[in-house]
Amino acid sequence: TFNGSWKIERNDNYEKFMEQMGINMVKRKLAAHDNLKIIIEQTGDKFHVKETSNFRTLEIDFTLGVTFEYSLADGTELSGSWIMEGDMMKGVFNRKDNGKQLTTTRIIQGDELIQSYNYEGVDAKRIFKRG
Ligand code: MYR
Repeated sequence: TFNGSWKIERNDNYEKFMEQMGINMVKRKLAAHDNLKIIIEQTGDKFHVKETSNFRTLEIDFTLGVTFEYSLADGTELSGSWIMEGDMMKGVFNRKDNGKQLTTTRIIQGDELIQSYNYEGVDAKRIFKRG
């Protein structure tokens, strides 16, 4: 289960990923140490996610398979949805500014939640621990 409180532990290739997203160096440096924490509450196919970081606090509600809007901390707007495939959450989102696709997955591995990202050929991971 994804339910619970997750704190960022480490990143893998996240700087390169943000660079591919077109995020400038100053913002990348700040974002690499954003102290991201997500609290996930799943009830059936409905999710409530509370996100807090150095940048902002926000709450997101979505239903698996249903398109919703989400803005990144720098204001970039995305539209897309999550589905569940076995034990994996799979998200497909499109940037509203250029139409390009960002894909992401979440999986629990041991005591970690691993979120993977892909944008225009660049992969990254953010790894969370409960806390
Ligand atoms: C959630 O489930 O937490 C809310 C929806 C997340 C949407 C997709 C997340 C993509 C985040 C990409 C971060 C890129 C930063 C450059």
